[in-house]
Amino acid sequence: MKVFISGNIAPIGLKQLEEHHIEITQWKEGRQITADELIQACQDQDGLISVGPNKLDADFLNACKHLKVIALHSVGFDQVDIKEAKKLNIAIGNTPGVLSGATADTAFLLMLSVSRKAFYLHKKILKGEWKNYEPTPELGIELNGKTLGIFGMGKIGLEMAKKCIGAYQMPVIYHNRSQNHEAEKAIGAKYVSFEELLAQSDVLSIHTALTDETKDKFNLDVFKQMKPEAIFINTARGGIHNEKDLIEALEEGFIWGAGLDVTNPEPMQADNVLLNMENVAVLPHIGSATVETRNAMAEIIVKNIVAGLNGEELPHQVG
Ligand code: 8YV
Repeated sequence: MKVFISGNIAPIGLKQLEEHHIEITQWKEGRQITADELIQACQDQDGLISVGPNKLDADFLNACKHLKVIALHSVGFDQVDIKEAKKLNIAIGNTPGVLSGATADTAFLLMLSVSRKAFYLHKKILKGEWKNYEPTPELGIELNGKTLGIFGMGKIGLEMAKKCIGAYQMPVIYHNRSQNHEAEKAIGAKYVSFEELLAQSDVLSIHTALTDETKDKFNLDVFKQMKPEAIFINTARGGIHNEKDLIEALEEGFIWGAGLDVTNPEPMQADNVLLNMENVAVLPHIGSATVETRNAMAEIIVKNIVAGLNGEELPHQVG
């Protein structure tokens, strides 16, 4: 059986694929493969391990309908036309569960960095602007006892909430399509309406999937309903916030700061105004990028691929 890998995965995954006698072809050009190149590369393959943001839309799927299985190197599957894949009998697998801790760590890192203007102050040192000691220059704000709002209380949201409770005793409110009783029982999180979430959160952290419903959900109108002291954190998908509106909300003081691990588009260009704002921290989509998590993701990917090639239900099948 033949599998194409459209980027890098942890070596343990490659080793396990070989142990299953799967013939691997891997994209190693050091840039994201284009849509046409991906179609071309998949022509004589039985499976695809899809790394990165390539759209696996109806055009791609129909051009590669001989594929038995696509294993995503992500928990998110907004890049795939799931309905079309189902119609064509191509099994789609993702990597849930194993990346919740690392992604929540990234959200926590951004929250703390924004609250103390860490990225901005680091850049000042690099520019030679640390001249002398000043007791009241760009002051941060403290997180202790502040209210954490979670938009999308799933596995990752719950991990973020636990970290914030442990570190700063933050009361947790959340908004979901449906109530998460497990989170309510585990950490006493309180379900609130979307409007209440906006009005009451001191830190508002996004942990939902990108869907038609959540696309551009955080726009100027929404930012205006948040506290002027609020910190907005997005480690989910860049499409969930409107970047132009976020910039305006920060410039006009509708919110206090923002921490982003995801942007729209990705990669973010170096001249983006957000990168020079005092109360902003941006990371290049490293949410789950730890040795431990990448290894665990690679192992799930192999299980998904092997099951799909054998015509079995995937351990983590989407749709
Ligand atoms: C991936 C992610 O690293 O799981 C997700 O949805 O965003 C990240 O963990 C990214 O998709 C690259 O494959």
